[in-house]
Amino acid sequence: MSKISKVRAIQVFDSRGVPTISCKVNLDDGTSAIAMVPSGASTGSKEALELRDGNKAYHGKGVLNAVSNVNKKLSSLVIGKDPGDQIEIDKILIEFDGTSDKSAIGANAILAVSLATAKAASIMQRIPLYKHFSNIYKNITGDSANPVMPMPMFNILNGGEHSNNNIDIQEFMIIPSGAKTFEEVMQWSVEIYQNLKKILSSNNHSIAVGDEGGFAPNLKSNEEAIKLIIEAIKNSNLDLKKDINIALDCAASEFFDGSNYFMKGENQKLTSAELVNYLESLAEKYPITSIEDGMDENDENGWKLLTSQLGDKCQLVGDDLFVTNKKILKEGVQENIANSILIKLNQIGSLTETIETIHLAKESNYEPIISHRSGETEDTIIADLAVGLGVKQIKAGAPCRSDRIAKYNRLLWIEKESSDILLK
Ligand code: 2PG
Ligand code: MG
Repeated sequence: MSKISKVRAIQVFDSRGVPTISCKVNLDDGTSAIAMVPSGASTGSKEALELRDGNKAYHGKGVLNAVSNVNKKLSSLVIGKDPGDQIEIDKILIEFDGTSDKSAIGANAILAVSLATAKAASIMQRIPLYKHFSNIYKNITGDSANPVMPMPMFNILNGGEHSNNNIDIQEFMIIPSGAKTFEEVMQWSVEIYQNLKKILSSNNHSIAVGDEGGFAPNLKSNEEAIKLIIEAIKNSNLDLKKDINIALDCAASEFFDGSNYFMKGENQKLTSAELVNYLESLAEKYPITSIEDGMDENDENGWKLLTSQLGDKCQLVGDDLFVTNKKILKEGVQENIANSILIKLNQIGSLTETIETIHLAKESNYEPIISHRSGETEDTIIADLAVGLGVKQIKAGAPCRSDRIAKYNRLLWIEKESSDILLK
């Protein structure tokens, strides 16, 4: 069995041109692997800490302290260890940090080592990364993961913190629910995306894109965004509901002032109950099957109301609400709020903890959804993660821009090479 022989991190850049950490793990059999950590813009307040330098360089966003923590502190802890024993590696890293939010060493530093180790172990065993993830899932939970091709939610129109337009809802997504294969998923989504571009252009709207590759025009309202998307679906000769459904990520914490939700774009100030009614009316009028962060992360009563009014007809996803944290998810399940959880590796900061949260979600009948961050890299690890852990949905942005497309291209390869792994 090969051992870890070297661990080295450097500072690289994400899709927004912001510094992030990249880590390379070498094994004594000559194999090596690199992983990169993504970064969010609309972050939940209880996420694990992303260590930033806070000095003059890069507007305070450098990650040289996190890099140094890997090179000077974490590397010596894992050198000589078995890269295949992910539980042991993560345990060493987490215990060395010793804090509940990884603020001593930085969640970005810990995650970089955790992920690069998993990649190196899959290369060492000459198995695809998703297979290695299935094995780790079994080791951690005792359950089989049942690999699947995940159904994506493509974010084709961006608002909120991911653009500088006047749309308050952060993400307008399409779900090609009627597609039979991942190849068909891609064809439908790309055609809708290109048709949306034509429609925007012919209406003299901007076709510039936001952080996740979706278009970011100024529009009169959230509803106008949905109508334009529906027009693009129809122009693609696809059926609403049967072929394509719509998903929203409101990222409502971004427009909550502590007591009201203020949608600047349409000059509306709403109470929690009014926002729930507004979302319900959108879901009744349009084929919206999934709503993420419909309420602020601390608006517990709002979440309860949303869940009781919409929970039996709509997937209600907690992102900022649960921050991929097992403890917080457990409380949410007890309180019966939301019915689904967004999974982001860097919200919690290690592979083992991410898998534990996914397992708890599955056991609690909460649908897990693997997600990218708005600041991404060319790393495609989340594609293998969704497949290997049997997570049926993935959110990786628009079918545009290499930081987003890289994940979908990886899924296309997995589908072609593993005929037994089927969509959903
Ligand atoms: C979200 C994510 C990803 P960010 O809110 O779901 O789409 O955005 O990475 O900015 O938190
Ligand atoms: Mg979100």
